[in-house]
Amino acid sequence: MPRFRPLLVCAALWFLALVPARVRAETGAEAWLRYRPLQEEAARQYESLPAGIVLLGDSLVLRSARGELIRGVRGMLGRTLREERDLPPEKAILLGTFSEMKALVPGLESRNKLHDDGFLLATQNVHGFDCLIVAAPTDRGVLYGVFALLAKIARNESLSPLQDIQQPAAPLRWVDEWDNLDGRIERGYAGPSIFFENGNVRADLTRAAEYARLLASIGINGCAINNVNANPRVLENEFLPQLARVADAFRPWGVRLSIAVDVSSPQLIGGLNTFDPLETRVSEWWAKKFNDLYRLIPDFAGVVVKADSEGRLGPATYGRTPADAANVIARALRPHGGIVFYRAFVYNHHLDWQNPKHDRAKAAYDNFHPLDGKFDDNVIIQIKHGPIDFQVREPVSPLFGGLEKTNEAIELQVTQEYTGQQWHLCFLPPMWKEVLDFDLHAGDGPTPVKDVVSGKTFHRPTGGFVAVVNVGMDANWLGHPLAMANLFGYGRLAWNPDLDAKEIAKEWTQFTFGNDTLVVRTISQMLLESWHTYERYTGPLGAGTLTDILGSHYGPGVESSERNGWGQWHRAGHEGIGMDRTAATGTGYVDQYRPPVARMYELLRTTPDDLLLFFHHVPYTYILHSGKTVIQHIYDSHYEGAEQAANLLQQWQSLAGHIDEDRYAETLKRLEYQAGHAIVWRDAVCNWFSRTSGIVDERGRVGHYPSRVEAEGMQLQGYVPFNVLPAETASGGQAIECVPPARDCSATLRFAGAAGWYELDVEYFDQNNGKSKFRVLIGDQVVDEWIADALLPASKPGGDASTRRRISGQALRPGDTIRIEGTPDGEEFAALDYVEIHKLP
Ligand code: GCV
Repeated sequence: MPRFRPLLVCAALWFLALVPARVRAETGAEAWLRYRPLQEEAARQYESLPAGIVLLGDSLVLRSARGELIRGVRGMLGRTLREERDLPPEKAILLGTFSEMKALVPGLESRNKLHDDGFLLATQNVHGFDCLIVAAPTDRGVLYGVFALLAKIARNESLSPLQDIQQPAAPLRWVDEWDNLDGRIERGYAGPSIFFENGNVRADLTRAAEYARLLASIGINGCAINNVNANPRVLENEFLPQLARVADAFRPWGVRLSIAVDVSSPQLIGGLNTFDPLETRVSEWWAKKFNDLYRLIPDFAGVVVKADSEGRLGPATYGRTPADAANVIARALRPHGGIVFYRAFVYNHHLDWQNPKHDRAKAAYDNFHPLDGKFDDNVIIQIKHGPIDFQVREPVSPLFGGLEKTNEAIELQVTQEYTGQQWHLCFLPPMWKEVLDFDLHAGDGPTPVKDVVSGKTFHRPTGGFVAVVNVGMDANWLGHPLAMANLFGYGRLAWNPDLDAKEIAKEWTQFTFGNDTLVVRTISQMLLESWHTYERYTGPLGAGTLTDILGSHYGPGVESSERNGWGQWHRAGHEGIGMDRTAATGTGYVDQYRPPVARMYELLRTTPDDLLLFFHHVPYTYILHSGKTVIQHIYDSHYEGAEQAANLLQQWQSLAGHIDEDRYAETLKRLEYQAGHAIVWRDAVCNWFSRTSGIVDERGRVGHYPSRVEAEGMQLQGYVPFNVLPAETASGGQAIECVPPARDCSATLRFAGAAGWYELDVEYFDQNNGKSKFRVLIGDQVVDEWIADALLPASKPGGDASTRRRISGQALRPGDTIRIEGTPDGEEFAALDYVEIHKLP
């Protein structure tokens, strides 16, 4: 026997070499700041990195910079940099502002013109030694420089010689969180608030500090921590010290605290009988309030205001304008250096839907363009990128081109309210790039949105970028393990809007999953495809996300947009679809754009297909530039989108063994779900349009599902059929449920196909108000069982709840019985829609 041992050992080693190393589990909490050890060869190029680090100056932010550099180098290169008090007699890494560095390295600043949060990374001879310098005009710039240096190491880039200057595009790069004081988050999909619980700021703000570090690493310098539907309590005197604790948690990372405020606060909490912005009592109240606040938080950044919108009170109460309201607050903040982000999301949600001239898309421009030049210099108008509300595709808001004498910021949405709520993969930087690069034709030469909001086009003193993020207590911050790519991408674009989405996807993947070529290529590809994929199976041709706009904003709900005052209309009817927003025959919205843009959208011929239905009402038989009819495009794109969603899953599966187990499994679970839910979307939208238009799918797919057995057509015991509303959100409009007092219900079908290996897809409804149990038996053998306990935004059967369970590798023979047993729980009645039986190759 002993003589076989070497052979066995060799075989085992050979086998191990083939199986990718098991990679240890990760929660995703470190996001893109993992600092994992570099491969030996990659690490070798950093052998000449100085051993010591000299911090010139002393502040919380500078100390964070030094600590971060030590942490990152230790993680990636396994070496602990020595903290030096003075320049040692050898090369060193020098960190500091230009003014602190002047004595050691004269002329550094004048040679490298930088302002605000920019930084310089350079190798330079200092007193005879080749030192590595991270210098900036501000402490925060030094911190950003350190993150950039670490990013280079993480991507294995050479540091010698080093001469890199970076400068942010705009001074304001903020995030908004829509957290309520009770700990819930409006449009948050990753657990409760990291800031608040039970009406107060959390006792433990560890996560808030960790979040600030993540924000700093991508150059974000402000964070508004509470819902723009603001609770006035945040300004109560007892609450201010609590806010100060959050500011303390942010401060070491150069992130300034902001809050959203309710403009009626002087009345609601101030004891006045008015909040009229033109009343002296009101302006005095604001001034006193901010004096008190700044005493506790000297670096408070300012406030965000939502007013006269979606039921919020505002200056309209007194016949005053948004400029009056913004300025009264801005003047109270000005002595302290604070600013006001006043949101342009002001619209009437009680529009008369029967009036063809009414158009919500016009509201922001109509309300704010006449006020151009009337806002104080520390007011910034925060404009959602599109004129409606973060739909899967919208044109750029015309207001960007309509404010020449007013500061502007663009508002983007990282939290995926209308783009799959982090259950679906939808990487948004490609969409944001289209928006930021869009030429508004608002001056001489190109005037892309990115230049307008950065203040360049109209020479404004300030401006910038805001994103609604809504991270939560989930370990990985945003729920889906791949969703943080959106926050990362937002930060990168806010810093440098000229970056390419492809490069951003690659960077994020490298930082988040390492440099394995297969992993980087596959995940980048998945990210880059995902927005178009999502668009294809949800909202075609600029009609908007065809979701339930009156409820969750999640699953399909084509009709919910119509016949109500919210104005998210697509006007789909028997004859055709689309909002006529032309000047000639429609709402006149196109005229809010500068003439070259208006001319493009006014005509059918020059309107791009992907925005056609945003601007024009056309018959279903209208022929697109692609050569397809609108209706056939709707059918085809939904089928393509669902196939692409299935393909995202396959791409991920090709990475098995290359990704740590936990992140692999969690992502797999979400992508499996997405592939199933894309089919729910596909079927709901296609069936709705097929029924409404009366035009059949020329490829014969819509309404024909040869492998599908409807639950209501099975042999039922205890289960009863019911109509699902809206009908298209269940196959055939019906499903079955096991209504208490029934407890153990079953639905049985007899398999009539040929003997072979099959895969079963069981479509059931997983609500958030119960945890039903399911079992599937073939003959007497249990082949699968599960609990419907996902936390989808659904409390009744329908498109939000519809979920697929795939049971693979089942041998079936003609005559076999397939029985699904359901046990209800709470208000969830183990509802079932259908079973599909697919032959395996
Ligand atoms: C915070 C949309 C969202 C609301 C949000 C609002 C806004 O309407 O559905 O949840 O409110 O936008 O941006 O103010």
